[in-house]
Amino acid sequence: MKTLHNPHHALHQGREEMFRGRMVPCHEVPARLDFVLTELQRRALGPLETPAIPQADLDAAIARVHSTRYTDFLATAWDEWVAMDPANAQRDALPSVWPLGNQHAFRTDVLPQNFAARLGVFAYDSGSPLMAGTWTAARGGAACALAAAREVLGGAASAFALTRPPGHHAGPDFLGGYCFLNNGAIAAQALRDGGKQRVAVLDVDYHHGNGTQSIFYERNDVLTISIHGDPATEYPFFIGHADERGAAAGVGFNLNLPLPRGSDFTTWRAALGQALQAVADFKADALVVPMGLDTFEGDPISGFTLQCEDYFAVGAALASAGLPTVFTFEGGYAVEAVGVNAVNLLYGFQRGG
Ligand code: OKP
Ligand code: ZN
Repeated sequence: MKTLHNPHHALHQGREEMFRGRMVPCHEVPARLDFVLTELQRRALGPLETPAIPQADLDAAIARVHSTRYTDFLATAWDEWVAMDPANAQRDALPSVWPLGNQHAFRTDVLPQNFAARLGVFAYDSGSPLMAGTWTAARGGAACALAAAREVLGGAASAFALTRPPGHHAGPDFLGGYCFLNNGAIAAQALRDGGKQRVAVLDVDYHHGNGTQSIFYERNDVLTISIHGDPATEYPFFIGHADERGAAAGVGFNLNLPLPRGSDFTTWRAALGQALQAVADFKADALVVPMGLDTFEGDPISGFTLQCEDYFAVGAALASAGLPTVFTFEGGYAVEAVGVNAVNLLYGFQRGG
């Protein structure tokens, strides 16, 4: 399996995130990707490439899933943050004021000139710092996702987009959960645009893939599935329940499989079986797997108990779908284990179900 690697990822390097009234060191650090890269090379999964995607192609692919209002904001966000106050150059940008939802009468149709307020329009949490290199890094990750989709469209059985920052919490016009551009959604849409008729997205990250769900919620050509910690107790809290089944033409084309915090691999694997049945019923002709490894027992911010060896079985089960598959790299914050767990999953997939 080919890996598409983002050479710009370390330009995104947050210092601190807001957690329960104080600032704590970021969990989503560049070293995560370095551990995956080292393990990929050590175990020779396959060739490693940096994507060669023309900027215009990348812009077009991003625009297929994100609004230009949002990407225009992201493109200049850092400069505007620094323009607010030159001292901001030394701090990451985080929001501190939000419009809440429409029912509260706060307006988002008129964007405030004040940058901090605008950041609150586009960011739904205060745990996703934005800095000078965020836009470049996020675009580099999206290029990996697009290149991975092109690999598969070209006939490859699978490809791995080693994306950082992650993507599955980013929606059509919002960032959050350390995510800015939705790499998995960009890959899924590129597969559709490249001729795949029905694309399934099966999100195995510990956290609900809310951004991907939002992007495809009203569509019946992309089935979105997420197995995750129950939002009653787990981030992102306000979405990810089992009764969210899609809307308009998309009714029946979103499947959430929330599991209680503390769930073990036996429970998790049963949910995966359900997810794979849904993929088969949908008659998908391509699969995208936003691959979070934060289901691992040792993960510092998550609550399932998967073991390193379990990831081989996860990969093998995913392979049993028999579909051309794009993997994108998502969560996994037990930094020293994330490389082994990622490569175990990919190896399990490559060996087959
Ligand atoms: C991103 B991904 C700490 C609370 C949790 C958000 C978690 C985002 C997870 N500030 N912060 O799905 O792995
Ligand atoms: Zn996660």
